This record gives sequence, C-alpha cells and structure tokens, in this order.
Amino acid sequence: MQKNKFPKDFLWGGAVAANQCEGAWLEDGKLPNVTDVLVGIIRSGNNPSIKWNEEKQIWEMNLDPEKQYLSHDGIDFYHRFKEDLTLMSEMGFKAFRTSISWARIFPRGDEEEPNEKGLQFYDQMIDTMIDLGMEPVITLSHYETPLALIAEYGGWTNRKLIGFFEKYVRTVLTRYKGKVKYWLTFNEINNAFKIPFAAAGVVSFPPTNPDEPMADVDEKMIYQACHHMFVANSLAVKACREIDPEAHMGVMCSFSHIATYPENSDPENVVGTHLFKRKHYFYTDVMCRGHYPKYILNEWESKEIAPVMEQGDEETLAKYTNDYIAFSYYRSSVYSKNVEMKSDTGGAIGLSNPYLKESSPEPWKWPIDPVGFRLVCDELYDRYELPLFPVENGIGLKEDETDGMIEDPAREKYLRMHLEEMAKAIEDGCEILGYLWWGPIDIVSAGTGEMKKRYGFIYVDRFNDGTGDLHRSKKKSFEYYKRIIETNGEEI
Ligand code: BGP
Repeated sequence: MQKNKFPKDFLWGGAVAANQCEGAWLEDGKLPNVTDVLVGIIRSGNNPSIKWNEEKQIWEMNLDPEKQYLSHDGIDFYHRFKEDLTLMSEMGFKAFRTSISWARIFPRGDEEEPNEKGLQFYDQMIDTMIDLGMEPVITLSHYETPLALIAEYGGWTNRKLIGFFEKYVRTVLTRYKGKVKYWLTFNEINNAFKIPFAAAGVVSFPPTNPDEPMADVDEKMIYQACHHMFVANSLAVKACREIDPEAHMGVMCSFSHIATYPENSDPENVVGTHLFKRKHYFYTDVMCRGHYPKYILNEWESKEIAPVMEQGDEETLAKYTNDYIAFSYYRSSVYSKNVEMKSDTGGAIGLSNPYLKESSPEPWKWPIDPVGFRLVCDELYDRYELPLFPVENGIGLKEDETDGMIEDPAREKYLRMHLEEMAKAIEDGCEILGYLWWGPIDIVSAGTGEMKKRYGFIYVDRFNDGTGDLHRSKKKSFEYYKRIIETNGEEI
C-alpha cells in the first residue's frame, strides 16, 4: 500500500453537468439549450436537430422522432437530487461540481428578469450540498447556451451574447454569494473548433444551406465566438470580484489534449506536437495571461481571420484573468506528422500508443494513461503558476445489475493509478485544490448521448432505449472511494 500526501483541505468529490443528469428539460419554465437538440455532442456532430424557418428567419427546434434524446429526462436528478447528494455525502465528498442550466434562469437568454422557479431549484440544490458538508463547484455553462440565443441571434458570434451572459452571471453570483466559492465559466472552451455548436454556440446565421446547418461555419466565425466568450469570461471574473470577492472564478478546458506525445524523435513530429498542444494552450494563454499571444496574432494576420474587437476589450482581458485552472483529463494521444489529429469528449485522437497496454472497453477504447495526468498537471503549473483543479477524470464501463452488486475493479484501478500520479504532481510542486471524479453517479454520456457508458460509483437503472426504473444502487467502488476520502488519500 502506497502512502501519498494530499493537502489538508483537499477537495475530494465528483462532478456532473445539469444537461446530463437533471432531466426535466422543459419544467418550471426552462426552455431548450444546445444539448437538448443533440443526441450526444460528438455523435450529432455539427448537425443539431434544428431547421431554418424561412418565414420567421430563425432556426427552430426540429426533434427527430426516431431518436432517443436521453438527456431530456437524464437520471431525473431534478427531482432526486437530495437522495443523490446524500449518497455522495455518504462517500465523504468534500465538493460536488455541477452546472447551473443557464436556460432555467434565463430560458431564452435575453429576458429582462430571471425565472424565479429556476433559481429556487438551485437554491435548494446548493443549500443541500452545503448542509451535507460539500463545497459547491458550479459551472456557468456546461455546453448549455440557451437555444434561442443561437436560433435567433446566431450564437456566440454575436456580441450581444456577452451582455446576456454577464446578466446571468451577475444574477447567480448575487443569489449565491457566500455559498458558492468555486465557479467555472465555460466547460471545455477549447473544444470550440471540434464541436462549435455545443462548445461555442456557433451556427451559421443566416444560413446559406439550411439542409446542412453548420456547413458555413469557418475559422473566422469560431475565433469571433471565442473572442466574445473570452470577454464574457473576463466580465465574469470582474463580476465575481465585485459581488463576492471571497469566491474564485476558474477556466475549464479539456486538457487531455496536453498529454499529446510525438510519435518519435523526428524533430518534425516533436515540433508538430508542440504546435498541436499550443492550439489548446491558446485558451488559457488568453484567459490566464490576459492577452492574445503573438503566435495567434500571426496566424490571424496571415489567414486574414482576425476577429472584430471593440475598444476596451483588450484592457478587459488583461485586467480580469482567472483565479484557477480547472480541467478534464481522461487519456493521452500520440501525434504524427502523417496523421490528422481528431478528438472527442475524452481528448485528442492520433496514433495508438504501443506503451499503453490498457484501455476502456469497446466501443470507446480510451487508452488509460495515468502518467499523462501528472504531465498535464506539471506542464500547466509550470506555465501559469495558478492553482489547478482536475474536475473530471474517470472511466466509462459497461455494467449491469443482473448478478447483484456491480463489482468494478477496473474503475478502482483507474482511480488508484490516477491518484498516485496526482500525488507525484503535488510532490513535483503543483498546487492542486482537489480532485473530482467524473460522473460519480451514472449519467447520460456527453459524447454519445447514451446511458450504457457508466462512470458511476452509484448505478442508475436506466438504459439506452429509455427504459429502467431509475433506482440507484452502490457499486463496489463506492466503498473504495469512501475509504480513500476518509484517509485523505493516504490509503489508495
Ligand atoms: C467531457 C465533458 C463531460 C463528459 C466527459 C466524458 O468532455 O465535459 O460532460 O461527459 O467528457 O465524456 P463522455 O460522456 O462522452 O464519455
């Protein structure tokens, strides 16, 4: 048994997202958001269930009756959050991350007044966490831009979204002042290029080809959306300092991308890896250092794709940088100059790595690489010297309850190996605030929209076809994680 040292107030816990667990997608005044028109953000790609209404000149929701939108009911967390949070606290959670669903608070996104019923739901949820001794960690938008802002305004390419977001942020910061200390702005903002609709709310507007909703999206539009999101992110930092100076406003990126290795020592592969990683560092370079780096200015100039900025934007970016860096880490990838890099919700995909022997099961097959986790922590801390918060790490498995309690040694092993490497990163000098397991309770997958991919220490009886009675039960790993938290990670 290995002895590891974790800081005294280390925030052990887990993380989910409103759109993957709450369900109740149109309850108490909520209107659709981007994920409500997707069956998995990777599976649906850039073809959401929306269609162009020529007469009204707006996009409209156009659900496909043949498809299962499991996220619409999720795991019914909206009605069962007390029971679920109680189970988390039984494991000893010190922190729990979820998102506020923006479209519950401002259902269209552009209203004058917030939806009181939506706020009341989060009042109860946040109070329950606090009563149970958990620090709420709240994402402001986990792929959850209200659909009306995309359908009628064209999404984040439209500067007006900055103001809508700021209003929403100020509303919830004021409401939860003194209760929520850890905020995150946009979940995995660095996926803007891979999944522009979900990550950056980008849709062509007005469309030139309504049958292929995203056909007209180009790099310039995405950089424009990113610029607006960066300014909105800075204004969220500003609002946080003004409204609740004790609270912290973090960024959130998919930083499995940083654990990208060159195929070999061919200098072209090494430099290619560096350039690939920099495409992802770009986001934290702007939000944490407070300016656009020279490498991106050069790229914009040579391709003539510089976003439109307003006077004062650069000052805002410089003045209000984020307090900490939150990130997801699932796996690593291998870069080769001969292969086009792809990515999904787990990170980048290149060549397979002959040194990694294990992976998650078919069909996902995400390679397991705990050492990459240490590398990501070290590189981030060396580059920014800001506190780090791994807010997503975990493994999706296929499990069923037919033989009684689910035994999940593969999950325990994944957890153990990653914690051991995180302990080394702390030893390397990284300041790490806590560790949040992704999906401590089974939820709908973000990438593929299915229930079959289970991350939980807690099982939920719901299946890909939408059947199941939604009962919860503990898997074997429940006790394992509980023991780890009890000993502050000394007994892994
Ligand atoms: C991240 C997302 C999460 C999430 C996780 C696992 O990219 O922030 O929302 O679900 O990936 O991905 P998946 O659900 O596709 O297995």
